Amino acid sequence: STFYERYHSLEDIYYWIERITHDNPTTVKAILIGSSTEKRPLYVLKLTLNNRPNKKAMWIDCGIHAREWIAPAFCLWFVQYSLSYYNTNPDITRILDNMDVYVLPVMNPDGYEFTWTTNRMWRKNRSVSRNSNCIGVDLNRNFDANWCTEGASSDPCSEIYCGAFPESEPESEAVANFLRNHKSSVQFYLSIHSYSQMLLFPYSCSLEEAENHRDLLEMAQEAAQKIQRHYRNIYKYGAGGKTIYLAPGGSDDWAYNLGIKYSFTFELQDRGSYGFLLPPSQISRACNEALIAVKTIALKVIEKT
Ligand code: 0X9
Ligand code: ZN
Repeated sequence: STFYERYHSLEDIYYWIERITHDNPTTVKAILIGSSTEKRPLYVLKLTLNNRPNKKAMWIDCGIHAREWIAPAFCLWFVQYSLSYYNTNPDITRILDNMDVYVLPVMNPDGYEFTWTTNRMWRKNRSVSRNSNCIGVDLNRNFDANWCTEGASSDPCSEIYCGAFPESEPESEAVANFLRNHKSSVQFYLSIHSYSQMLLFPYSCSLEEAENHRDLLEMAQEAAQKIQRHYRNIYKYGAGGKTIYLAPGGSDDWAYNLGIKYSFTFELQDRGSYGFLLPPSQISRACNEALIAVKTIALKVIEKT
C-alpha cells in the first residue's frame, strides 16, 4: 500500500507537513494558527495552485474527534490529490483555479496522539477541568452556536462536554480566530468526521432551516447521488438536527453563522461494521467517495458565487 493508504501517527503527520511544504515551496505553505492544550502546533496548509488576484477559498478540517482516524487520512489524501491532479483532472483544476484551499489535517492533535498511545476510542481533546478529574472537551460542542443547549453536556465526564465557555479550548479558538480573519475569502467550510456516511449541513444546533436550505440540500443530494453512481454506496444527507440529532456548539453551524454560507460536515465510512476502526484497506475507497462529494459541492459553490 502507498503512504496515503495507511493511517499515520501524529509524528509522521508532522513530518509529512514538513516534507509537503518543502517539496512544493511555491504552492503549499504551512501557517501556524495556534497550539493545542498540550502545546502541540496547529498547522494549516494553504494550497495556492494558481495566483489569480482576489481568489476565494475553501476550508477543510479533519480530526476534531480523536478516534475518527479516516478524517486526518482524508486531509492528507486531499492535499496529495490536489497537487498530483491539478492540470490533469478538470474538476480539481477548475476548483483550484478559483479557490485557495486551507487544510487543517488534525484539529485535535492531543486526542489523536492519545488514541495511538493509550485509548483508541478517545473522542475529546485532552484539557484538564478545574472542578473535575475527568479530562477533555468535545471540540465539536465548544463553538459559539447555541452553545451547551440540548445535545451537549455541561458535565466534564461526558463524551459531549461543551467546555467551560464557548471557545474555551485553544484548538477551537485557533480555528475560530483564523476563520474570523479570513471570512471575506472563505466561501466553503467543510469538517470531516466518521462514521455513518452522511453529508450534513446547518443547522445542528436547532431544528430551524438555514436561509439557503434548498441550495445546501440540492448540493448534498447531488454529491450523494454521484457517490452512489460511482461506488454504489449510500450516503444520507440533510440538515444535521433533523438527520441525526441536535448537537449545538458545532464548527459547521458556527462557521455558517459567521457568514460562510456553504458549510458542511461529512461523516465518512462506514455505517458501523468497523465503525471508527475502519481497516486501512478501506481508506482509498472512503477517501475517493469523499473526494467526489467535495468536488461536486465546490464546483457548485464556484457556480453560485
Ligand atoms: O456529533 C458530532 O459532533 C458529529 N458526529 S460524530 O459521530 N463524528 O461525533 C456530527 C456533527 C454535525 N454537526 C454539528 N453537530 N454541528
Ligand atoms: Zn466526529
